[in-house]
Amino acid sequence: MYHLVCVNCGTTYPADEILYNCKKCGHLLAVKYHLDTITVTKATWEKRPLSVWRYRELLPVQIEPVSLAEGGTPLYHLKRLGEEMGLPHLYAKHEGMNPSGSFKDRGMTVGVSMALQLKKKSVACASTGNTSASLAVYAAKAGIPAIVLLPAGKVAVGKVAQALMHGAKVISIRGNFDRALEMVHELCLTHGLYLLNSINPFRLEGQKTIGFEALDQLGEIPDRFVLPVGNAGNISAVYKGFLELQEMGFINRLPMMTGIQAEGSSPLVRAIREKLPEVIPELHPETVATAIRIGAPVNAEKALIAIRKTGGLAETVTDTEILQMQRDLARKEGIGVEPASAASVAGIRKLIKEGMIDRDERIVCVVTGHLLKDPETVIKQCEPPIEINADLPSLLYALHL
Ligand code: AN7
Repeated sequence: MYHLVCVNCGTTYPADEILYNCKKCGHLLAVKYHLDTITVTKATWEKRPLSVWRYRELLPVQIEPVSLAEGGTPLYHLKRLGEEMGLPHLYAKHEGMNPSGSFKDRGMTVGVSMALQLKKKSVACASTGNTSASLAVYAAKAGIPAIVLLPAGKVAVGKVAQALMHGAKVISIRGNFDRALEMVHELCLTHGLYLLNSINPFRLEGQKTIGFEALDQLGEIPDRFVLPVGNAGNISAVYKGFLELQEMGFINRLPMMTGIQAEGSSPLVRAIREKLPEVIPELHPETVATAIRIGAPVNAEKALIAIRKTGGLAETVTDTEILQMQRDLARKEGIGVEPASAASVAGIRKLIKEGMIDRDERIVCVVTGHLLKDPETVIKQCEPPIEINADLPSLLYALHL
């Protein structure tokens, strides 16, 4: 059915070997299917509900999955914002509409199912927040313990609340996300927990379904696919999925994969701009979009290929541009997203101003997480409610009526 393959040296490993890196060269692994043996048709997929599991022939899970009805998220036409930018075909795929409020659920339904399939008894991750919330949810559904490591003081309150309420063991480290990931990786290797960060190749399999769904919803191949980038797992996953569809003859070209990072945390953009062979980690990443406050993107190797091979782009946006777009999506489109998610659309606003993209393009921006994930950043940007005495004259006065 499938095996694991090193993206650098091509060494292959059996599907049931628990590995996060190539044993020979240490590089990333990917799941490789024997696509010539997969006979599914588009018509079969279209008969099933829009969800991660519609595409199960291209997923590694062979047991009953641990599922909470993930995927099937709306694809919205950004009519008003698109008009303002002069882009008639601008869309947002709202991944905040997943069970735990972010796209991570697509990865975790597959990843936690694989933990069970591989007979692992406990799971762990490091996280800027959403991964931990999602892992806690899916571990709860699976009935297995989860340990999550967070950078102390740098995770939005909604995400911490989820991880705690769903019963994960939550550890805050006095260090950043990149350090937390090193620590949890070591913990998993030495203590047998199953690691569910995006270096886990199975988790990314679930996330590639964002691209599949967008294709099905749009009814055609988008010209450009835009994602906020932190660890660069999601952009790599979506690209891999499109490649598979192309190899199966379902599509005949690939969208231009476009990654957007926060200015204070943008090592991947720098590597693309300066045509570097690999990403140079940023030691002190900083941004209001804490979800993507990541200096050493672990999937950079895959993402550089995704962007370069599709003629895509990489761009930075400032915190001000991110927050402005968060407000615009909320007030002009009715779409509530967390700051990191607004980065994709903010990036398009910047690229169109710079003349880097064509106005006729069909553009799908992935907005990755829900507004309520980070209520504190929302409250800080908005006028507080007007408190009045409980009588009608006070109400009329407050409303200037
Ligand atoms: C809302 O939760 O890395 O480029 O530990 O939460 O695949 O890392 C979150 C990442 C974008 C970036 N948008 O995705 C974590 C974590 C939101 C996110 C990203 C994240 P990748």
